[in-house]
Amino acid sequence: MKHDPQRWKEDYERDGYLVVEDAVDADTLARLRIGIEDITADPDSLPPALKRFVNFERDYMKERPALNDLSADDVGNAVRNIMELPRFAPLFGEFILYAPLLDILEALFESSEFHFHNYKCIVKAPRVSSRFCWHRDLPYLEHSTSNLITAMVCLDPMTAANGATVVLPGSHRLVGETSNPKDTDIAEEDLPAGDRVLVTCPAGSIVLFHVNIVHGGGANRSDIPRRNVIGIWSGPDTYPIKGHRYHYQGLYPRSTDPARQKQVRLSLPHL
Ligand SMILES: O=C(O)CCC(=O)C(=O)O
Repeated sequence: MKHDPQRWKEDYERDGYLVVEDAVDADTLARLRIGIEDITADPDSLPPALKRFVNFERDYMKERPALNDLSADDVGNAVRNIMELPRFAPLFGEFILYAPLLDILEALFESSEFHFHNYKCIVKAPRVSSRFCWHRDLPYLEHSTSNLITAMVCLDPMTAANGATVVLPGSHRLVGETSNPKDTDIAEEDLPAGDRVLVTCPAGSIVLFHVNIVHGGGANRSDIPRRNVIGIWSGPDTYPIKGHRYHYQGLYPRSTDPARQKQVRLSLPHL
């Protein structure tokens, strides 16, 4: 990865998103892919305690039929989203400490005092995935400020054909700290004016965006999967306002506070 904190910060501030190519080394990328394939190959064989974190395309289609032109029979057992990745395998917990990602986050937050919220994997399964509606992430996250970053680690190339994310650059600046429930599904006619950018990039890239940027994305009708391991990271003095907590939520992997450092060491002792 080419270190370019000034470019990272400028892109992020101006556009609300940033693409860093070559951010994940080949070995880590291969291990993440295997970790996800272990879950998606036969999700029905997962123990119930884990299967409850796997969301299937067919169930999503019942809730949001307008986002897929196929029938539930067509999509079979395709997985759409896996929540709580660190519960599935140690490698996903260890990935909270992945240094290149932490370097980028530290530059964007301009602080070492940022913390982990959660890891999930969005799977756009070959040929059958739904598209994504236009939305902002903030209303889903319910924090005391909007200083949160979504970091998408691309396990596959993102292309037009496999449903690359589409962003509206600058749209993160149009709203403030308070989330609007309507932002979870923004109708085409209510979208802010401006460009729509298809975020295409090679596998191993990390795409980071402000949780107030408007984004969406097409269905995957290609023959290759489009899988993004997605982390949410909270900035300094930014805290959840609801009771629910995720696995390892609240770890501060770059903190200079000895008590926080001890928390990381005790949480992931083998590292
Ligand atoms: O995977 C993507 O393209 C975007 C994911 C997303 O918008 C979300 O999980 O809220």
